[in-house]
Amino acid sequence: MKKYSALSLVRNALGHNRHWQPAWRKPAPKQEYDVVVVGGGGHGLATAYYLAKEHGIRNVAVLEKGWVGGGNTGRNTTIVRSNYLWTEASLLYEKSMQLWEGLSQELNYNVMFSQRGVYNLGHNLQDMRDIERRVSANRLNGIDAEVVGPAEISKAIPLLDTSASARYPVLGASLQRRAGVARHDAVAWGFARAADALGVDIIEQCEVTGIRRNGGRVVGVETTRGNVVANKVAVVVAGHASVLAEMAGMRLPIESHPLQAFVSEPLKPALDTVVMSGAVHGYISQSDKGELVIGAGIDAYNGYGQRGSFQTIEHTMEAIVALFPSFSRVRMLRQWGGIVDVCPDACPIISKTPVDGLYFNCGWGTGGFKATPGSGWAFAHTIARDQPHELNAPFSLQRFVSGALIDEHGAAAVAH
Ligand code: FAD
Ligand code: PYC
Repeated sequence: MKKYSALSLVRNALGHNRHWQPAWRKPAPKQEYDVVVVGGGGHGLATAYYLAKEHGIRNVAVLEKGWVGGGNTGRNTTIVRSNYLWTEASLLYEKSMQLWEGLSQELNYNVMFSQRGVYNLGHNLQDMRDIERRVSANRLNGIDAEVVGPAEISKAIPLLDTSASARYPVLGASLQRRAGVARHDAVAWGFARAADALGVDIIEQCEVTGIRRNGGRVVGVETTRGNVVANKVAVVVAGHASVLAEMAGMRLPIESHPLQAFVSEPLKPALDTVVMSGAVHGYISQSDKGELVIGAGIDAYNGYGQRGSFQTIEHTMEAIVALFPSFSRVRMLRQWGGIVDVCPDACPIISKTPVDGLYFNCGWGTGGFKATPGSGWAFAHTIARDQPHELNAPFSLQRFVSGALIDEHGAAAVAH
């Protein structure tokens, strides 16, 4: 993989970037692949990378209807943490956290993973009971977590209103110090470049319009750039999983909702950690460029528009200003929405399906960015071995038949 010298970085910074090499090839689709991955978000690209790297399966295509990272990967607020309640979920997210901790080195690409800590605020007695329960559960699973009180919170986050008269009094918080944020695009680009270097074909502007079956077995896909034969098809299309499932004659227990985010004008450093509050439906961090990055709870209706309603914008801004009164005069620059696929238990599906050779990875709802490397790693194992890894076995479609749901609505920490 090419390394850049300090001199070449200075030259590029001065505008001589016309000689930049493309980070991945732009191949036309071949007629046949061992594995076709549908969806060029972080999860799809990570899946392709680990298929090639860990399992030696390199005759792989990633088919993306738009551009790499243009879905939820490039639209999210990038919070990475592993403080989930139940053992099944915490172990999966913790695997991902461990991969994040070495990801820039692994990909030789700076994904700007910044472990600046995440506070989940508690505003009433029941919040604090839930926080204490979750912190204890995390520690039993070897995951760093602590309960902190208002004095410590006020010292760490001076602009947060911790006064007794606050609209949402802060009684305490959970703190995961290893948690933080990463640069969303870089994650997609890093996985894309590394997968390409291992021989994976990344094909943008190629929409999958049909899934071809021969009886109970998948045999390929139909696309806007022709039909492609495949021994295995792995679908990772956050927001559109139900659409792809229908193409294969299946129904998934998923609802699709808009989820919005916002950035402000850039400010001088004001917030060096991440603050979330499930009760007020808001979360906030400050990007390295200085913008406040703010997220909401889901818009309650179902839909595929990447927008969202004014009502949610108003509610989120109200909540953030109640928590941080001094941000009331900050101007917001941009707003956008992504589409999140939510399962009834707020946990993902990483699974084989009743169709041989067809696999689905979806249902991450509002919280899949943090799982990007772990999800790709576990999904690649599932596809390569045609059986789940023990980390993702609890997240099969079968749980909706057996009833073994894993309720993570509390730890999801964003209303859905
Ligand atoms: P995507 O990045 O959406 O990739 C799926 C790709 O599939 C898309 O590029 C799409 O174009 C493509 N596709 C769809 N249909 C087809 C087709 N027919 N053919 C070919 N390609 C197709 N998670 C966190 O952990 N922390 C957060 O702070 C956080 N904040 C969020 C804030 C917002 C506003 C949103 C919307 C989401 C947030 N999430 C967060 C959730 C997170 O973004 C997602 O769970 C995660 O990025 C999903 O990654 P993905 O690769 O599966 O999906
Ligand atoms: O899952 O941590 C999360 C999250 C934060 C914002 C949206 N999702």
